[in-house]
Amino acid sequence: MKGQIIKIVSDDYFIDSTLGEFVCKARGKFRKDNISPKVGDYVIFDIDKKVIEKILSRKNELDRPLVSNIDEAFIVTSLKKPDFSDNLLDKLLVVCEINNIKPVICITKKDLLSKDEFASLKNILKYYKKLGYAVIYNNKIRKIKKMFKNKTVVFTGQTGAGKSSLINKLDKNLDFETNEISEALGRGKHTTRYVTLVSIGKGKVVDTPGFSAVDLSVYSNDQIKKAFVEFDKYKCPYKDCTHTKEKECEVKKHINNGILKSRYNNYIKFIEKR
Ligand SMILES: Nc1nc2c(ncn2[C@@H]2O[C@H](COP(=O)(O)OP(=O)(O)OP(=O)(O)O)[C@@H](O)[C@H]2O)c(=O)[nH]1
Ligand SMILES: [Mg+2]
Ligand SMILES: [Zn+2]
Repeated sequence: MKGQIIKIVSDDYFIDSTLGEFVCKARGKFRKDNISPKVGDYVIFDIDKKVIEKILSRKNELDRPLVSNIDEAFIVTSLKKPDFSDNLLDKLLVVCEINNIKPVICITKKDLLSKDEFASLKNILKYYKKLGYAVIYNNKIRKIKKMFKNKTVVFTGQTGAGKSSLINKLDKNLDFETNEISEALGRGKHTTRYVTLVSIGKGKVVDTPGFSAVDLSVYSNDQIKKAFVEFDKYKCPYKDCTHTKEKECEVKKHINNGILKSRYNNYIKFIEKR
């Protein structure tokens, strides 16, 4: 029987199929071969033994969060509580670029900012739009719903940014647990604990536990450089310019003059922290 993994709780795999939902175990062989089934995986399972026999080939996959077969990632980015973090946003954009997943920057908590506070952030967001990234606000429910049609979209981003709240708003039958940020941080834990895939209309959405840090150490400096899509526009004299110590580097020349300074600074942080 074919199905799709929609949730994993320790070694229980929740599988959705045309015959309904089943809870299966994974074959021991997977562990031996160091293969971990992920939410989003299409699998063949034995409906009597309740065992996953085979994982069908993946279109793409991520390790954090553990998901596969994703079309788009909603990078849920809060402007306040928690404060806007260009560092985290750039990291998640790098992860999407390297893994060939289309990112959408989804902004939350604009309502908590004064006009003045928003003005400076608006310019930063404009820069990302100019790079070609979609930027959408979490109050545009109808527009967001339309974006999901025939797609699997993973929600990722900082803990307390509002991922689960937004998913609940997309379908009134859903009731993912959400929590006040102060409470959540006070207890020092994340509200969402399991990666969970749900169908919304003709699309699928994956809610994931938030985080406060992203690890880029699995990627090479060259991969990270290419993920800063705007750098490619500038033709440095050295073909393999790392845009760091090289004299005559065109990228460095355009900081604050075409390239957002925080983007360049984050690039340097990302390639040095390993
Ligand atoms: N003012 C305001 N509050 C919001 C907005 N979006 C979400 N919240 C609140 O932010 C808090 C955290 O929201 P959650 O949906 O639990 O956040 P999360 O991203 O799922 O968090 P984790 O599951 O820990 O990763 C809740 O109290 C929400 O009501 C928004 O646009 N404006
Ligand atoms: Mg959540
Ligand atoms: Zn350069």
